[in-house]
Amino acid sequence: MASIPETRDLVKGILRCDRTALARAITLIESSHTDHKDAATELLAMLEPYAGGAMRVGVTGVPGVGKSTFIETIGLQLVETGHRVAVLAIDPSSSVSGGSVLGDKTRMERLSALDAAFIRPSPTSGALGGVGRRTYESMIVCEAAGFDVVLVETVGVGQSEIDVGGLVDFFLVLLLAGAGDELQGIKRGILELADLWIVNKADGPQREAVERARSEYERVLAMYRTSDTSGLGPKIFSCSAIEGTGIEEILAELRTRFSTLTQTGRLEARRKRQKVDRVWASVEDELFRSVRQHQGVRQKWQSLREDVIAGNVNVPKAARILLSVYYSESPSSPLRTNGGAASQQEPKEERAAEEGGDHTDG
Ligand SMILES: Nc1nc2c(ncn2[C@@H]2O[C@H](COP(=O)(O)OP(=O)(O)OP(=O)(O)O)[C@@H](O)[C@H]2O)c(=O)[nH]1
Ligand SMILES: [Mg+2]
Repeated sequence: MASIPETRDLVKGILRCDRTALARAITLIESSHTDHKDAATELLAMLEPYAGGAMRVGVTGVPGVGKSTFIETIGLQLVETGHRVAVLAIDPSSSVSGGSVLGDKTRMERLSALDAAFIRPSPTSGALGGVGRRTYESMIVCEAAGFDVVLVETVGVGQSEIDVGGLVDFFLVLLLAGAGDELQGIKRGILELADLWIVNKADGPQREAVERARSEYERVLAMYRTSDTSGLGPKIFSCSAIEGTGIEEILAELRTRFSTLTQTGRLEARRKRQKVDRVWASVEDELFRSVRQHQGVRQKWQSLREDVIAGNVNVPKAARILLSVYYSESPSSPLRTNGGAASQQEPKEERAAEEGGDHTDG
C-alpha cells in the first residue's frame, strides 16, 4: 500500500472516480499506521492539483434533527441538476444516537444508489483527534474524483463540528421547533459560525410551530447581526427535509453565496486561511497522537493515573511529568533537535499572529 507505484495506481483510479480506489484512499487516510500516513501524504500531494473545485458544505445539528434526510434531499436535487455529490458523515464516538453510521447509509439509500453520488460514513470511535484532518483529506480525494459538491454531516454536540466549520465554505445548522430559546444545547459558538440556520420538519402538525420557531430564531439572530452589506451574513430558513419543501430556496441561497464568494475572491482567501490553520491542526494532531502512543508515557501513566485520582499529584504536575517523559525518551523527536522551550516559543507566536487575521471572514 505504501509504495509509490501503488499510490500512482490509486491516483489513476481516483481520477477515474473508481469507487474501490476512492474507498481505499479514504481508508488509507483514516489509518493511524505510520506507513499508511506516509502513503496518504504522498497520495494527497498527487491529488491536490486536481482538487479544490467543489462547493464544500458542512451540515450540523443535534441527533435526530434530520441532517441525513436533509443531505439526501438536497443531494438528490443537486444530482438532478447535473452535480456530482460526495457526502462525508462523521459519527463522533460520544454520539448519543449510537450506531447512526450504519443508519446514515441506509437513510441515504436513494442518494447512495446514484452513480453521481458517493457516501462515506467516518466513525471517529476510538480515534485520537484527527476528525478535521481526515475530513479535509477525504474532501480532497472526493474533489479529485470529480465531485463538485461535498456535504459533511456532523453531530452538533462536540468539538467535531467546530473543526468542520474550519474546513468548509458554508456551515449549516439544522434546528427543531419547540425547543425554545435555549438553542437545544447547541453551543452559541456554533450558531455564530453558521451561515444558514434551518428549522427542519416544517410539515404536518408541526408546520406552525416551525414558523413560530423561525421568527424566534430571527430575533435571536438579530442580536448577533452586524451591519452586513455583502449578503453573506447568517440567515434563517425553514424546510421539510422529508417533503422537500423549502429546499429550493436553501439551494438558491447557497448558489448565490458561492458565486459571491468566488467572484469577490473571498473563497480563495478563506481557503488559504483554512489551509494555514490545517497545518497547525495537523501538528497538534500528530503531536497528541505521538504523546498518547509513546511507550514510556503509557508506562508512566499507569502509575501516575492512580496518583492523580488519589490526589497525590495535581493535574498540571501530572501533565508536565508525562511531557518530560516524552521529551526525554524521544531522542529522534524533531522537538528536541533545536532544544527545549525556546524552539516552542516561536511557532506559538507565529500562530497567534496568524489567528489574529483569521476570523474576519463571512
Ligand atoms: N416530519 C419530519 N421528520 C423528519 C424530517 N427530516 C427528518 N425527519 C425524521 O427524523 C428522524 C431523524 O432523521 P435523520 O435524518 O436520521 O436525522 P440526523 O440528524 O441525521 O440524525 P443522526 O445522524 O442520528 O444525528 C427520522 O425518523 C427522519 O425520518 C422532516 O423534515 N420532517
Ligand atoms: Mg444522520
